[in-house]
Amino acid sequence: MEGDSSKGNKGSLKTGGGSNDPRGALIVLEGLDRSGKSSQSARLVSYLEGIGHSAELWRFPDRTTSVGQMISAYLSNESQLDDHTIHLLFSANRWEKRSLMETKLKSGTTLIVDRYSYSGVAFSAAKGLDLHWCKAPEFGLPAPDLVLYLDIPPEKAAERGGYGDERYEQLEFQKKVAECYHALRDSSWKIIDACRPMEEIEKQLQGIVLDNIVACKVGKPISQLWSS
Ligand code: Z5A
Ligand code: MG
Repeated sequence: MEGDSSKGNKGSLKTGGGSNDPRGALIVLEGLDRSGKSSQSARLVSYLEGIGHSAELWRFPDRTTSVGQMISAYLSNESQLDDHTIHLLFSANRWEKRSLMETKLKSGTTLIVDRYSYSGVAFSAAKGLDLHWCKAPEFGLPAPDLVLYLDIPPEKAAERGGYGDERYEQLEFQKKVAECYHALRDSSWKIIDACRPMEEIEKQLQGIVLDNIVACKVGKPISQLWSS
């Protein structure tokens, strides 16, 4: 099943590497906590490498940077920050990786990204921040070629592996996050039924991702998020 809107997320187009070299695809996995993003991202990268594609696993937040360490302290309740401030830090954490992201894509490496700007907007908007305000700092980041949304009812996700101690891992909050994700769907999204067995989902994702990688290789330019 595809995303339910025909409205694209892409702004003004920007060329690929400035050469005719095939580029990699920017593929993002999104979904509620415990929907299986990290499991499926890792499996996808292993699969792609196994069949000879250049692919890397990325995740946001990237907790290895100094901004990422501030985010990590916040998520584990070791520090308190204003909602707007933490929102901008999450966004800064993506911007600090933008240049490397583009370099990798232009050199032909496909990036499988575990959470991206959609998490940023959905989680902050679920706290009550204005959706348009939340989107603004993301304008101009590379737009994903494909968003795989792992769709699962919040109650079902909560049964998996148990929520941990991080601050957003609460059922009522996750329900609000699901509504905000819904408002962000566009034509780059594929909605994946994440209630099925892991192996079944894995197979489905492999087919979708391979098609997308081929489309990027034949000249689809890299575009920018939400700039229109
Ligand atoms: N956040 C934000 O606010 N703003 C931002 O800009 C960004 C993030 C980028 C940290 O995320 C928090 O930051 C997150 C959003 C917020 N909120 N919270 N809480 P994180 O990515 O570090 O969170 P995580 O620790 O990786 O957990 P996760 O993402 O919630 O889980 P997941 O990756 O989707 O699921 P999983 O780890 O692959 O699987 C979870 C369990 O379910 C595990 O036991 C699996 O074996 C099991 N599982 C997975 N798939 C299945 C299937 N199909 N069947 C049965 N069991 C399954
Ligand atoms: Mg995860």
